[in-house]
Amino acid sequence: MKAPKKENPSGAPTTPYANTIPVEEQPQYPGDWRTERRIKSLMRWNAMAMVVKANSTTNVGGHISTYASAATLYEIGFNHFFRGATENFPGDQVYFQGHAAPGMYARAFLEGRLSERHLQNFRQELAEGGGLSSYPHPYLMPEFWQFPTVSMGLGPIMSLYQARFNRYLHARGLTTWKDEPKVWAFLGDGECDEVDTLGAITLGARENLDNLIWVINCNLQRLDGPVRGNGKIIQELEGLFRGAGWNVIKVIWGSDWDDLFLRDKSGLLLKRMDECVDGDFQKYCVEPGSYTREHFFGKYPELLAIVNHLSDDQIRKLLRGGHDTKKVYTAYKAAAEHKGQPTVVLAKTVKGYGLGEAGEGKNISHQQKKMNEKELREFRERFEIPITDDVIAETPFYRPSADSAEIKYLLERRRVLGGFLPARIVKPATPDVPKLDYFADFFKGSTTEISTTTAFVSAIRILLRHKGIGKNIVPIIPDEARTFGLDALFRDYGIYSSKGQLYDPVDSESLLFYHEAKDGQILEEGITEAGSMASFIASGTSYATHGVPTIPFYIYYSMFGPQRVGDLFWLAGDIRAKGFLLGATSGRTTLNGEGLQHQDGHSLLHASTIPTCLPYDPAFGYELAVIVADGLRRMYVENEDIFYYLSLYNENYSMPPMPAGVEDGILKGLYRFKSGAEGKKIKAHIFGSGPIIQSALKAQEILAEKYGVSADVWSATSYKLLRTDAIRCQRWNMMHPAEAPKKSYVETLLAKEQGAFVAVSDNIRTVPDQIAPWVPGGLFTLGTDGFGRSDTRARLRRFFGVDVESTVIGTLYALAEKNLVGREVVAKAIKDLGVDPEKIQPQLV
Ligand SMILES: Cc1ncc(C[n+]2csc(CCOP(=O)(O)OP(=O)(O)O)c2C)c(N)n1
Ligand SMILES: [Mg+2]
Repeated sequence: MKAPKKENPSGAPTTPYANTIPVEEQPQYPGDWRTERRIKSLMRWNAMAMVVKANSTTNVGGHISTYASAATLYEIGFNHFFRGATENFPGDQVYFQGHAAPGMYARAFLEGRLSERHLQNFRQELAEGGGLSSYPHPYLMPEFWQFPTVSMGLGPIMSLYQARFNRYLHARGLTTWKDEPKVWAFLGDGECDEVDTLGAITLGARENLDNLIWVINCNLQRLDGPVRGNGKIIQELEGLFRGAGWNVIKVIWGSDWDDLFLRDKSGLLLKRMDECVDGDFQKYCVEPGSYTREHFFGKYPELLAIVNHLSDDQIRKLLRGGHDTKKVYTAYKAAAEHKGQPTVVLAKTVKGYGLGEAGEGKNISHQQKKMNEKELREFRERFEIPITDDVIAETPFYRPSADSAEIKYLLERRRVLGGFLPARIVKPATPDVPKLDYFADFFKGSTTEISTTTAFVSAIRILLRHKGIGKNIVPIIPDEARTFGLDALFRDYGIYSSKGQLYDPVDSESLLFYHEAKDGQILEEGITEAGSMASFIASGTSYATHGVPTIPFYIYYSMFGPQRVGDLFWLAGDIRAKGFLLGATSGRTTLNGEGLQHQDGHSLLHASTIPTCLPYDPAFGYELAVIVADGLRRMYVENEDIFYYLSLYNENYSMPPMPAGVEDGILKGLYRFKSGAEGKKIKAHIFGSGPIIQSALKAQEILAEKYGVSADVWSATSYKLLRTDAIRCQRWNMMHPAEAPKKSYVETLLAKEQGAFVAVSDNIRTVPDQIAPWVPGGLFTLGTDGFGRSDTRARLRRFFGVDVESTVIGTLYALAEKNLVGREVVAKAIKDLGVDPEKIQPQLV
């Protein structure tokens, strides 16, 4: 690192505004750059044509300018660095910038992996024969894309944790590669304003992740305009990355400038570069060379002299480093060889490079998706695309013949580097997962009072001990192991640490000491739910990225799950992650003392919105065991690309033994747990979930004893699953009106039941209400809508109306609404049970 010379807004050290690697240290370029340039030009054309064509007849959108600025950054990677998957090598893991997707499709087209029809149907996935997804979405193109990136900031943080997870897998002996895969992540400079992008970068240095390379395409623009018009984004980023312990390589100026630097004996050229802000540099992009001569070089007479030999046009064409093949190669080579630190390449480019008048370097460039005929001709001429005038207006795709020098070169480079990228290859693997009987202990119940969290801790313990998949279990915790009672695992399984344990822990004398180890199994992430989710995703996709199925169990404070990092939960679906998410300390009233920002009554609803997520709200240990066992089977034997969300609570109660024949109901979402008293005329049904099933069970007794009501108590384990099944049937019925209608599970289950139906849970009412349309005669729901409060469980449950008394009153009210009991019975119960009818409603708006 050179001595710090200049301050930047971050206060961290920066080097002058020049290329980090001097021209003397530039290696010989190993490729045929002329052929590579022709190939790149074809990609530029096809990527542009794809977007322009799609938008000539539709309004599906797309981006031209991002790839236009990044083409060289990608092509150097494809031709010289990115290694594909081979027998004993999982392949480099490349996170492509989402908005550059047309460029990747254009390459796959030249490689012969995609057809003209595919390109024609860019962003028209429902067109006949299918189409290409807008951005990298493994859910939509499971054999092509590996990593979703387009929600800005997620690619960067995932790539960091992916690189660390690769090390973890290897340290634990779960992989056998000799050459370590590299993780490459391509980011926008605007994307760096996302907290997710930069918030975790110290991990890279701390873990010495020299298997990680970030390339930030510094075109100085985002969507609306400059990223830092009044400053310099490259300098700001350099300071931050250097401060965070990364190796920083700046690629600012192209080779044309090398000569100017030689001519400048005064040091004024560097001084002038340091003086200009990004807003100035953008102006030099769009104005003619005469403007740059006057305003940039012209500031100092000595500087003006060094460009005397250049025409205005030559000045205009002075390349930025990120468009210069040799400079980019130099940076990548140094990055790939660098030891001990991750590397960030800060490459300066022009947004919309090559679009000319149509948008090069302009503020509107990001939104550019159409080109008129004149602009198309200019583009064609600039990049020498053999397309004739008579067809140019149709923006035809162009692929040279298979025996052309370009295609041969391109295929040969990919052959040497091990195959095509991006590619998502899933090799079949069927780990030996335990069957249901492995969890037999859970079915006996326990008289000792325990919580579902404790039941989970027992479950993960026996899974870790399992001979078949014990080693594949990845427990992930964001600094809450002690809260959940998982700290006992520290000693037995160790916390993964690439450095082992360099100190004697303060509790070394105790049985459960804080144990870090190089082959530790637990990922103790510290207080980062985003980082923990990134680890969950890396582990949950290892079946695809490494051909090694690992099984993540990520346990966290449920309030800080989808509410806090919901975009990563959504991404887990897109990327086809598998595993178990455990939202512990769940329940607006069950977690009682922590108050408004901790008490969660809505994560189940968030989780319900993710198409591949199965949310469950188990009440008892045996339910949890049945769900986990079936999850293991579905995800790792049947190979379904789904994941599970389980609410866990910290209320202790005795766990009943499993009634016979309830497994199917547990998995489908509802089963009768305990029938109401015999011989009563009035019938009701109470659906309870989680610990609040206790309210239902006690209400059942009171209803029978005092009000002559026989109430069955049902355990509702998953309202979402009941709902999706009902919707599926309903839609089928709508589309097949002449055929015998299908009946959903919930309709079949409840078809013959009489009386009123009530649901009570520690969640907002919308959670049970998901099935209301299919409950005979409707569903009356009690729930915990509104902000939480700190108090005792009893008072909170009365406040929200989910305690025993409220459940009795609610059931009588639902019966009264059906004229099955008189209203005076409800009034009497309110009085008898001491509930204040004027108590405030927690939900005010
Ligand atoms: C989280 C998120 N917020 C907003 C957007 C919308 N968006 C897409 S591209 C873009 C600008 C990108 O700028 P930059 O990161 O500099 O990338 P460039 O195209 O310039 O390479 C924005 C705001 C998004 N995709 N994701
Ligand atoms: Mg940008």
